[in-house]
Amino acid sequence: MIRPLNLSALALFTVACTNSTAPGSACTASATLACVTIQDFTFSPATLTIKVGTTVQWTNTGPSAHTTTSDAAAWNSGTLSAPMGGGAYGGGSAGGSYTFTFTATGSYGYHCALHPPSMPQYAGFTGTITVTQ
Ligand SMILES: [Cu+2]
Repeated sequence: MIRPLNLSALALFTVACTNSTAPGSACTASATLACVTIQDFTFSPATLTIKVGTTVQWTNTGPSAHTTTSDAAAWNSGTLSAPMGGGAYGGGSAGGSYTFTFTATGSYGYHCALHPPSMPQYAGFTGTITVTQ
């Protein structure tokens, strides 16, 4: 018997397990580095304004795997694993992280490809990076 819901859950699980990302390093904000955490279906800060040339590091600090995926395909982190050990919120190894350097001004919306805003329960799970001169 085919059970579509179970198959999608399995597919999601497979992606999360096979597309592992190296543990992230701690993010220390500076003039050229901005930090965004991903936890509990929220990007924090959800809106961020930076100068051209700044690198943004997203780090998964929550118990679910996530991605940072540009709405306009400017970047895609792939799956960022949850922290391992020390409980769901870490304390063991760091969660996955991803960096992207913005070299052009503009407004860059993004989302998590595993929990897309097209699904009602994740409608607010989005972020925007505004890049200025
Ligand atoms: Cu997600």
